[in-house]
Amino acid sequence: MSKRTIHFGSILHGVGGTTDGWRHPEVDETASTNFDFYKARTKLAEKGLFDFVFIADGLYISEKSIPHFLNRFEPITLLSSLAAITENIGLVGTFSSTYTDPFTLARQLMSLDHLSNGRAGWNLVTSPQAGVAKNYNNRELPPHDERYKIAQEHLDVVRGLWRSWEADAFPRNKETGEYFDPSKLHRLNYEGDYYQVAGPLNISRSKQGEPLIFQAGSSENGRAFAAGNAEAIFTHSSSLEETKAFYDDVKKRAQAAGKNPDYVKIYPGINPLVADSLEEAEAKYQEFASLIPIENAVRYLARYFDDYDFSSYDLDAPFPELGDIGKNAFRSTTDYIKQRAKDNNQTLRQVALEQAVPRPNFIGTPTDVADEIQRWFEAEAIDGFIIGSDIPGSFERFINEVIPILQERGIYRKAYAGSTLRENIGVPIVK
Ligand code: FMN
Repeated sequence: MSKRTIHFGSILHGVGGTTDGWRHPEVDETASTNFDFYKARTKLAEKGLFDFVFIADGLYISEKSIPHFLNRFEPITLLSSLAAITENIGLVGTFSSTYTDPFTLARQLMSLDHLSNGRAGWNLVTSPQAGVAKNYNNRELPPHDERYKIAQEHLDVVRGLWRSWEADAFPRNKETGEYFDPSKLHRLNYEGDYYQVAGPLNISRSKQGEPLIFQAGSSENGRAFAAGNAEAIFTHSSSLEETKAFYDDVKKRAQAAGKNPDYVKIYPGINPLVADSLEEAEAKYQEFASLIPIENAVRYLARYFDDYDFSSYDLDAPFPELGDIGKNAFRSTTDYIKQRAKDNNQTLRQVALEQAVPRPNFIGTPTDVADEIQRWFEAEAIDGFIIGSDIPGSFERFINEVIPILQERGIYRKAYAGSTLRENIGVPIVK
């Protein structure tokens, strides 16, 4: 078996994931719709030998949304453009299983996989916000449990369509006139509760067979779905202990589902903050956090609870008892926030600030950050990390200073393993 090494992806998030980070003097306030920003970040991530860039997405906004959500690119379009200017890095986009049509999505993702020579991935989400329905002919947001049932059928259809053609289905023999071999064409003829799709798909297999499946959703249903279906998982990174428990749980579930647990890769999202000293990094964090007024932090928190109105609550009283509010939205996240507030006797102000601008747990000099990454890696709490980069300058320092330390220590590669996403992430090509 080859030596286990750490992996990275990079989330490309325009002006960032906060309400007010765009006001930082060094942030390009046009980044969310500026292709030059995405190009530069993607090139840098490829220089750092990252497995992939990752585009998060959503389908509903309101005046309460954070700036990046208000005005951003659609993922398949953006990733197709990035495919043309890169060679090795994977291209993962977020698409909803509740509000996309499986035939159309299968076709778009397979086209991206061809355009990029085998580097496409789908981050499957179920859409957590009720407001999305208003953009999709009022097809009401189904309950949390049902969303995962729909997701299972949707993914079965998409994968079935991707397997319409065997790998050698197109002889394209000019002499005999045989363009395709009909015996290698398979119609899906899917009849389910939510979808009826005949197929076949009008595009062949790609260099990596088919796009890689990512999943983001960590509730009981989310974990069961991921363990049975996903090849990689995007999750939170609250603490080493909690992440380790998540990792062990999902790997065990994957094994029980008859899968090789090594082929379900776990990537928590982190925001490393690299500076010349721990004090300087702390000062940079404080400067950044001070951009976010408490009322905006509360608004940010409210989004997880489907824009619940917290305005009548005392900011400095214990975090309110919310019952089932949030259960049909970002369930795993809202359950976590409620439990953590209870365990730590937090006030509404503390919870809102912690969510809106979390203090990075990978912070300090390049060596400090590399040490912490190595600690999580050696504890087998992760397979890799998805690196966020809201605080200006930190991503560049991560690539130029932290990566070489990890390479020196023999826990990070010095060259790409191959040219497809599956090869680089370390899961089999689909035959
Ligand atoms: N939903 C989206 O619509 N777009 C996203 O980009 C997205 N990213 C997510 C990232 C993480 C780490 C998690 C945990 C969830 C994310 N979700 C996203 C929401 C989930 O897909 C899901 O709809 C929601 O969390 C409820 O499922 P859960 O309770 O199983 O987590």
